[in-house]
Amino acid sequence: MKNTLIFIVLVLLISTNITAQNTEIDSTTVVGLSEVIVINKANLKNRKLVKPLSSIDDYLEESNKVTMIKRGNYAWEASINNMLSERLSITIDGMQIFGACTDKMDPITSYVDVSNLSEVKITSGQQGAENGSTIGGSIDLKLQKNGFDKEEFNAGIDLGYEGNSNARIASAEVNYSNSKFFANVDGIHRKSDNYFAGGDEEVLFSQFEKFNISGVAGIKTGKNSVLIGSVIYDKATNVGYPALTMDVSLAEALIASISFEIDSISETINKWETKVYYNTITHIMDDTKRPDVPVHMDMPGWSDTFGFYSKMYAKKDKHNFLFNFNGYYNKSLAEMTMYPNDPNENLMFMLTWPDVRTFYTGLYGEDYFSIGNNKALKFTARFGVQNATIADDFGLNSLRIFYPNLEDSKTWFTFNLSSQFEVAIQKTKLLFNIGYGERAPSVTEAYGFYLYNSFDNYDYIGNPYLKNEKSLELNISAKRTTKKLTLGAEVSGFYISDYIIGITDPDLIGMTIGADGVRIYEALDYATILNTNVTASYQLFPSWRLIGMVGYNLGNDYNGNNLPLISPFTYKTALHFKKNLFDADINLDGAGKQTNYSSYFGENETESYAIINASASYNFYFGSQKLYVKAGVENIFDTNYSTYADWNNIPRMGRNCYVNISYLIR
Ligand SMILES: [Cu+2]
Repeated sequence: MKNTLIFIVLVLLISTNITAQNTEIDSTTVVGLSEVIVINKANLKNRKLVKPLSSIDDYLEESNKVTMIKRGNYAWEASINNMLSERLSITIDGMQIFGACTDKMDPITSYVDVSNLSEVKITSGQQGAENGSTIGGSIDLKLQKNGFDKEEFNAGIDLGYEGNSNARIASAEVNYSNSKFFANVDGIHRKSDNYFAGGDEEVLFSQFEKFNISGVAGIKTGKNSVLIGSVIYDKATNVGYPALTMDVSLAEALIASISFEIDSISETINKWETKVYYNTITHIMDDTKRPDVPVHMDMPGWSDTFGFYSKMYAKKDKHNFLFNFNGYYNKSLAEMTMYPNDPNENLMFMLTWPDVRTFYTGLYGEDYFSIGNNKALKFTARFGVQNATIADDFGLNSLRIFYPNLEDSKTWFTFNLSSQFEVAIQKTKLLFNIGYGERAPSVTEAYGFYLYNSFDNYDYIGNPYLKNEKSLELNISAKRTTKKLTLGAEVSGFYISDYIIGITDPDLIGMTIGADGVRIYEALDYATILNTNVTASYQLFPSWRLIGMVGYNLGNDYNGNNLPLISPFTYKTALHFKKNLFDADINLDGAGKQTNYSSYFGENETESYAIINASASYNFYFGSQKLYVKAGVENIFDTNYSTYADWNNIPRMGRNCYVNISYLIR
């Protein structure tokens, strides 16, 4: 069955004459090395593959550049170009936020919801350095805001149900705007029980509950100036992580900002925007619901960030400039208290993040200009200074066990540069990009203290003497668009020197009961990562469209060993039908066997899989009211499978029937 399906996909792809990659899978558009995923309700018609009440994670997974690493059914971690959070710049409307979990249970994307956002911009490699230094790329989650164009009032309600996990989702929003003022208020609540993998296998500890409320308001302060304030409050409780040894009893975030924008300042300066922001995150881990816990632990974490940016768009002759001066101050603190079973033994207390204060400031500039004959050039540069200070003496002294001469403060300088050449030859657009980027080590990599990693079963200790990680990258992409057919291909290669990864120290003994030992973050000479993908979209008949994607990736260290969490061969294909207000699609997702796995980092050979999903939707209009109904079945054949991106091979969801209803009144 599986082989037949793979064969059908390949035939379909070959028959559409695929030579190469990067198509918009409907709700995404491609701009250079960026991809924009539309979430906003007003653009409902652009959404086909995803249900309106999908999580942000599902939306992100639509992108060809992104894979989500799953530790359960909630708070997946995004990877771009096969690189995870430390190597990416992830922001909310340009704001820096840092998770408060030492085990990566709370990626930034888990603190917003679809009700807050209008779109997500995903950018590959050094082209994504606008908001911060990066190696793999960037994700910027853009908040939904009305404009001042016209007087408008609308309100909406969304309801969703997922049969597999008995998930109930409800969201409501109210939006108002006139020529002087706008306000958007929304809230969403999600509650899900355990899900079932294929063959009715219950995945214990996969439940979650989440509540999110947000408000954005803007006021015109002059003919061309605007003041905008935004607040998001997000609270997740009782979140299970089946792939980990602990769950989360509370993950809470408050994210606030005020910005001031001036348009059309002069002939040269088009727009100048300045924002100040603050966010605070509390993360409480919980092992009290797990049976057979050898030692009960309390592991809370906190992360607070103050920041600003000031962005200017300018135009002079053929040149389009963007400057972004930004900075932040982050405080990361995490504790671990172990309660021995024998009440006569002492409690053990550690600071797993020793109250690290990170101060970063940087300047970004870009220039995009045409050089005639359908040719354009783009140059970008970012320079940053990052200082980290350990504010807690107990934490500093703990790290001095390993690094006796450790100073409490250290500074890194980072550079990110890229240049891009694009040319359009008739219906084909070619893009060449070369980039160089650096990043400083993360708090965990520099100062983490006995952080248990359930993937490879080692305790990890940070290394404050790590140098910057440096990456040289090359991207080539081609896209050909004709009336019926869009074909794209993309190849990107990364040569990363001083690649930061954990290496076993045989002299140290693990703290976690049952761990295999201790690993220290070290810099490998270099590592290489290669990503390729080919996409195609073909208009079969006026109402029928066929799309397809294949991707292949490789990642090795300087000794030729495989890097962990590198995607095997993957493919997607979908057939869409659209007529008037009706939409339907059937799609196939799959991957080949993971042959290039890393046993050193706890991976094994993950089997190939293929699953089929189908959905249908209809728009109803009654005067000023609109009702959108979407229903579908995911994993129709109830396949029991896991992918390379599933932490400790936890199986994915089996068959799931769902329905989403959106109601909007103007
Ligand atoms: Cu955690």
